[in-house]
Amino acid sequence: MLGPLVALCFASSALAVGTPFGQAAGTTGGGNAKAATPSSLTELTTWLSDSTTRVIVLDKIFDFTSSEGTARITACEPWTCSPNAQLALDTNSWCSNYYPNAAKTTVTYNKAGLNPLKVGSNKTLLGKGSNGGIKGKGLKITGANNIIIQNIKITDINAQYVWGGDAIQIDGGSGIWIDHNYFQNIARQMVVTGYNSVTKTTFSNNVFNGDTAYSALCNGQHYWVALFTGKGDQLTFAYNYLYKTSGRGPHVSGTSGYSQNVHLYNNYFVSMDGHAIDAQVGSRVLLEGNYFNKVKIPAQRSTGQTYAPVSDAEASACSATIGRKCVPNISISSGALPGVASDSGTLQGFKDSISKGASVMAASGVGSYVQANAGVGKVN
Ligand SMILES: *[C@@H]1O[C@H](CO)[C@@H](O)[C@H](O)[C@H]1NC(C)=O
Ligand SMILES: CC(=O)N[C@H]1CO[C@H](CO)[C@@H](O)[C@@H]1O
Repeated sequence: MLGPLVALCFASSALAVGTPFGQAAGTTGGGNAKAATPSSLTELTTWLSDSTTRVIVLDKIFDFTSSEGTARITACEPWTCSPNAQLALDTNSWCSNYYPNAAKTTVTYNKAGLNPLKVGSNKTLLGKGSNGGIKGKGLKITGANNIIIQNIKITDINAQYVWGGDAIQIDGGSGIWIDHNYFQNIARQMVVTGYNSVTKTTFSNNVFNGDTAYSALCNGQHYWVALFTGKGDQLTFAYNYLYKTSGRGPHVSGTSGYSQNVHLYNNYFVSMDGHAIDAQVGSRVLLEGNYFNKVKIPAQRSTGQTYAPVSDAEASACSATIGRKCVPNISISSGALPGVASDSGTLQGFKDSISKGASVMAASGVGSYVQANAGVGKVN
């Protein structure tokens, strides 16, 4: 009896659940535009990219895998480990530029993976229940604003080939909330910001499942998780669940002259044979209340600035700059965090009211909280 009634309510007034917080506070996406479910891949493609304010509900997996056919291309073998090392598609002469001596082969890939769905401004993309999303193709935001992507799965994009596609790319944009999504079996990045500035953006409550048959290091763990490289990125990364990954969790920057501030708190990192955080030149990463469990290298000592307090004294030292104590991180059965020793300048990037006002829970509760709340099927 309840079924049709619930469906009717949902169809007429689906809204993102919860309130965007952190950098993305104030994001409204499609607001209270009438929610609608696309009837085809083409309709979904159009609705996401047009200039109409929309709430788009995905009630199933929209499978793009074979939608554009296949192509043959030269690939190289940058990694010689086994089993199942990822191959790299030789797009933009990447193989000859970076691995000129690698063996070459010819492979077949799904073209859809390299042609992401464009997402325009003022959109909410919502998954319904625990199995709404897209497969075989990711999303790309280029200089668009006010977007909510919540409760969707993005999976299976040419997973065996580096450069076979990303799950969510943002190359310039502001007011973006990526919440309660699930990523697995992606060719390259699960989330990535390009060189143009990405501000007022929060990645929260997402599951980054790195369990894969194909990996760069042949350890069954996905390497290319999150990469933030924009000019002046301002990002919140909180309550995410990252597991069985081995690199870039996240990698921040690497481009001289650019800077990124990433407030990374209350995330749960589990079972990583490589590194999680990798802060490179120009980046400032504030880690608070994160929980690392069986992570070989929680934060790589790199050229960027990482403030990762592990003691009360280090946490209290935040007060002078951001007006409140930080929350210490915990690492169990893991490598040591780098602490704060030479990185007090990091805090200069977090003097804004959003970072100051963040409510960060004690790291001890993060494992159970994140496992219970992250990913699809928890909202909507
Ligand atoms: C998005 O919504 C805002 C506020 O209503 C409006 O000013 C802007 O033009 C919209 N953008 C697009 C691309 O429709
Ligand atoms: C407050 C707290 O739990 N601090 C812990 C942070 O993690 C380090 C290990 O890296 C522990 O030694 C601290 O006890």
